[in-house]
Amino acid sequence: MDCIFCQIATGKIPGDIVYQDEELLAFRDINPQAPKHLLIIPRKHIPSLAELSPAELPIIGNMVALAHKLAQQEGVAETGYRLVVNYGEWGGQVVKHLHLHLLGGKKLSDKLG
Ligand code: DGP
Repeated sequence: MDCIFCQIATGKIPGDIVYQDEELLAFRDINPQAPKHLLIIPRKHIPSLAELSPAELPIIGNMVALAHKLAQQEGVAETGYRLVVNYGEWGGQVVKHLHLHLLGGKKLSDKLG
C-alpha cells in the first residue's frame, strides 16, 4: 500500500499524531494553512467521499464529532474553526485517502473558493 496516510496510520512513516483509536487517527498537517491544522482520517483506506458505502457513513459523523473534541483540546473551539473535505481535482483533493481538515487558531478567510 503506497498511500501516505495509510503509512502514517500503520506507523511506517512518522506523523505528528494527536489522537488515535481503533477507527480514526488525527495528526498535524505537514503544510499547515492555519496555526492549528489537523487532518482526521479513518484507519480504513477509503479513497474519497465517493467510495463511502452506506454502512460506512457513520465514520463521517465520528470524524466530525472527533474534530470538535480536538478543536476543544487545541483551544480553538471557542473562537471557531473550519472543517473541510476536498473532493476531486477541482475540489483540491491531492491525497486519495478520505480526510477532514480542521483549521483554526486565526480568523479564517471569508472566501471558501
Ligand atoms: P488535500 O489537498 O485535501 O488532499 O490535503 C492533503 C493534505 O495532506 C495537505 O494539506 C498536505 C497534507 N499532507 C500531505 N502529505 C503529508 C504527510 O506526509 N504528512 C502530513 N502530516 N501531512 C501531509
